[in-house]
Amino acid sequence: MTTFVDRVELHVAAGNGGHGCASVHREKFKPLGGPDGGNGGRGGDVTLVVDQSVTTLLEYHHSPHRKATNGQPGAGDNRSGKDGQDLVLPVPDGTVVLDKQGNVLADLVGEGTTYIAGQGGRGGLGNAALASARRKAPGFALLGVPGESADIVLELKTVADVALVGYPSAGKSSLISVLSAAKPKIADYPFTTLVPNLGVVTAGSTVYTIADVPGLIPGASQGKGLGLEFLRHVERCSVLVHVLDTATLESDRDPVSDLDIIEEELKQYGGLDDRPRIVVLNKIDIPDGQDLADMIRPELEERGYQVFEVSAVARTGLKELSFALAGIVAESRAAKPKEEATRIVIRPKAVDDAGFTVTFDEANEVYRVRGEKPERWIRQTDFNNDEAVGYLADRLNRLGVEDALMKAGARTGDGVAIGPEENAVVFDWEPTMMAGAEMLGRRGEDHRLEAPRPAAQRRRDRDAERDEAEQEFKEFGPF
Ligand SMILES: Nc1nc2c(ncn2[C@@H]2O[C@H](COP(=O)(O)OP(=O)(O)OP(=O)(O)O)[C@@H](O)[C@H]2O)c(=O)[nH]1
Ligand SMILES: [Mg+2]
Repeated sequence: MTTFVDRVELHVAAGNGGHGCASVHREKFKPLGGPDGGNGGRGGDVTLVVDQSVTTLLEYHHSPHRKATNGQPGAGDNRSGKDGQDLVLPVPDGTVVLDKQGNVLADLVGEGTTYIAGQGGRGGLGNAALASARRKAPGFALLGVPGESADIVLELKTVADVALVGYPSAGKSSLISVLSAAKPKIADYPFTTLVPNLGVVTAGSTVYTIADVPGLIPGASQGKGLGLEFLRHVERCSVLVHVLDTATLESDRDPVSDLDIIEEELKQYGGLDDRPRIVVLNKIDIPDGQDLADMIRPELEERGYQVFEVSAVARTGLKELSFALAGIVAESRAAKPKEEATRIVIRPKAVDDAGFTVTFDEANEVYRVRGEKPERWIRQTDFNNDEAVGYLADRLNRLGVEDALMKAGARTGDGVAIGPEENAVVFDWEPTMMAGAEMLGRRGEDHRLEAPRPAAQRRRDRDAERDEAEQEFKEFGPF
């Protein structure tokens, strides 16, 4: 028996970026060549991609830890490190991605739909790329950024047009087996079906899918029988089919009260009220079955149900049923907005977040800086290298972090933390330290006291900053 797994926890880790290299070109008789340290390679992404040939999440149940490869470090002589390889994880159509708290991150429907579960870290720039008019021979390189890691939950919600619901042994799986080419397990004991079956039906020019779920019994919404756990597989259907057994031998059951009970359980589950329903009276090959069908048909029709009498065993009434279903499916497809023809790529968060925030974190008595860029820059910085720290200070300053701290009321000696509480770099704020010595004249608490720079110097500074910004632009895109 094949195992069906429709919910797994998955731990993904994207590849780390490779470190940039700090190196100086060496040649005979030219002792002081330029910087020639290459950039580190990008870490590989972890992506989930809908692949219609995959039907369960079983593989991830067996090996829930997945990691993409790291980028290689840069090397001297301007050699860039190789990028890490993306890790592509195929998932079934209808896979829902949730975080551990149960929030839906993405709903993957349609072949090729892609979700980036973990983004690879950027490679660090080598000192060749960091050289600028103002910083001709940097003695440092940027570190590679660690790849994102995430704990996610994958849940499968079968994508089917038609869903069959009913008591155990009503003949749901039998119906799928005669309407489509699917060969589900069929037997005369309750709860034969332990996982949803899916079949493809062709009726005229309409092709649609039909799924059943394990049989429901009274109290299913309280977890009786197999519970309602499997009802999430009918959530996406456009029509619900009540399969009623006209030949049940249990004295306390009849098709109409079976229907009422299943409806009550569906109501408890919720969210399915708007779905059209039809009724299938099955097993009319049995003489008593036909009699019972004749008896209850008027009542069901009075309630507004379209009623079909079939026998999955004698294969009667199937054509009418499959064409009627095709009609409802076609109608509901026409009513839905046209699906995008392009492949959908879902990213967990916006990539070009240019901003940052500064808030005073009272519990920790620090000014906290949050933002994609400052937090990344921190991870790119080799704090053992003063020059690298100076470069970080320049970047933070250019982004406006210094000014914002000042506006927020930070004073020399106050604690500043960059990053989230559990993973921050904390330091005592000292505007002059952060700025690097060369920036000394350009800031202070009172701008009126600032000594004016000669015009030529101002131009040079401006040009240097522009050069550097251009460099980052080339590598990282706009600020
Ligand atoms: N006579 C007769 N027997 C039928 C018919 N359809 C199904 N059966 C029988 O009813 C029993 C149950 O059929 P299944 O298709 O397994 O029922 P199910 O609704 O899928 O049941 P669960 O998976 O347990 O919920 C089997 O022994 C079938 O052969 C029918 O039209 N006529
Ligand atoms: Mg079944």
